[in-house]
Amino acid sequence: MSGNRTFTMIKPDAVADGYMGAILAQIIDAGFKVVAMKYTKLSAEKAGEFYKVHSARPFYGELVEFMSSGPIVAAILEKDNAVEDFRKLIGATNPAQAEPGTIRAKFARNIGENAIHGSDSDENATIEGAFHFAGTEIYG
Ligand code: DAT
Ligand code: MG
Repeated sequence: MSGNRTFTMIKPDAVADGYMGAILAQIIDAGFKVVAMKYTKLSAEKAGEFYKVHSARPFYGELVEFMSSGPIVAAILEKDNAVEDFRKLIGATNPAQAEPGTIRAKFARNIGENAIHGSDSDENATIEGAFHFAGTEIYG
């Protein structure tokens, strides 16, 4: 059975571009409940650790620099079928290929600065949520 939690970050581009409120509204309107949330900034070290699965990719250095370039909103979200439904809501990695109306289609700058993160599996949702939040910061 699919899980009911996913993890997200509103990335530095979308925060800097003033889309934090619009993105949170779209997430909540789509039926996701916020069970944990913080406004924070990743160090380069933390960003590198979060994305270490991509450390061999040519864009890794750029990705780490970008993700530590400014504040983000990190959150754990709850909904039936959360991981899959949230990936649908955010759209394809490259906003040029994202379905119209998706968060990336509306708010992302480009494939590297693409407005929002969404976990790709239940297992990673758990790992990523625990990376950012202590159990006492989650109000399920
Ligand atoms: P997603 O965020 O859709 O799960 P991913 O896990 O493949 O995509 O990659 C993580 C992030 O790395 C992605 O959100 C933006 C960046 N990225 C991915 N592919 C890229 C590329 N070809 N050029 C630049 N940045 C890229
Ligand atoms: Mg991914």
